[in-house]
Amino acid sequence: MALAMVTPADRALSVLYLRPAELPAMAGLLDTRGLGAVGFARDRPVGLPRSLPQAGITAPPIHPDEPLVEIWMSTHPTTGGQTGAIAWRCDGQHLFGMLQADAGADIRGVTEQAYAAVCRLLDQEGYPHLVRVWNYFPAINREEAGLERYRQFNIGRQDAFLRANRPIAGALPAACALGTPTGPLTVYFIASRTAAIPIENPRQLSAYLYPGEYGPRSPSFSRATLLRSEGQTTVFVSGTASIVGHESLHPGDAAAQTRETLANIAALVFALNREPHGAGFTLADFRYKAYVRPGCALEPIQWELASALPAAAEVLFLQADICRHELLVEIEAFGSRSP
Ligand code: 3EB
Repeated sequence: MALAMVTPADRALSVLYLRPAELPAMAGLLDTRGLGAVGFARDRPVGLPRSLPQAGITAPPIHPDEPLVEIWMSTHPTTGGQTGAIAWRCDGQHLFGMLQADAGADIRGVTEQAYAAVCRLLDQEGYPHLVRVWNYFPAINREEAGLERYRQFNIGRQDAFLRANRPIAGALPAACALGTPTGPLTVYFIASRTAAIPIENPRQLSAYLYPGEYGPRSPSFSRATLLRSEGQTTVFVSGTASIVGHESLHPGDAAAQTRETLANIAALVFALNREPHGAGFTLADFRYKAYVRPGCALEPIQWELASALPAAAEVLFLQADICRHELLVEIEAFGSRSP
C-alpha cells in the first residue's frame, strides 16, 4: 500500500512513501520514471532500487513505526548518471541528486566540498537552480573545536555558495538540516532548469539574516520555494520550528512548540497565497514530515497536529535531532497542484 501519493500531472513531481517490501512491484515504474529513493530506518535499509540515486538515513520513522522509503517520481522518463560522489537523475525539468560523505571531524570542510560538488554538477548539467535541499549528519548539536557542528555546517554551506558565485540571501533553496545518531553527511536535493520563487515567513526573520548569536554565518535557506513547470505548481516548505523572529520559543514544551510551528506554517501559506501561482494553496494541499527529537513524547505533538491540520493530512513522523538544542520538533512539507 502506498502511504500517500500526489496526483501526477504533466511533467510533474510526486513523492510517495513505500515499505521496502512494496518496492519490487514498483520496479518497472521506478526504472523509467523514478528520480531518487531515500530509506528512513534505524539501520541501513535493504533493497533500495538500484536504478535510482539512493541512500539510507538513520532518522527512523516513529509513526508509522517501520522502515519507509521516500520515492521521488516524475511523470516523464528519467535518465541519470554519477558525477564524482553525486548520483543523479533528471526528467528534462528537474534533477534529483544524492551525495554522501564521511562526516568525521571536519563537518565544515566536508559540507563545503559537498556543496561545491553540487553547484558544479548543476551548472554542468544545466539545472542551475537549487530548489530544495535535505541535509542529515551525525551529532549536529555537538561542539567540536569550540563551535557546534550545525554552525560549522553553516559556514561550509555558505562558503561553497560564495565560491560558486551563488547568492547567500534571497534566492536560496528551501532546506532542512537534521541530526542523526550515526552515518555520513547525506545531502539530497531537487534542482530545476528554471528558477523557483523564494517565499519568506512574515512571523520569522529570514534565516539568512539571523544575527551572530546563532553562529558566525547565517543558514543559507529560504522558508519555502515555489516552482512552476508546464503542468504543475510545486511548493517546498523548509523545516519549520518554534522560532518567532529569530528566537526559539517554548523550550521544553513540545506541544507549545508544535502549535507555534503550525502558526508559522499557516503564516507561510498566507505569504504563499500572495504569489500569483500560490493563490488558493491551503494546509490540505501538503503532505508533512515531522522530526521529533529522541526522548520527546510523540503523542502531544500528534494531538496538536491532528487538531490543526485537515483530517486527511498525511504526516510522517521521523526521529532526529533538531539544529537548535532547545527545539524538540520541526515540520517540513511538500505540496503540488496542477495546472
Ligand atoms: C530554523 O528555522 C530552524 O539550516 O538548512 C530549518 C530549516 C532549520 C533549514 C537549514 C535549519 C535549516 O532556523 C532550523
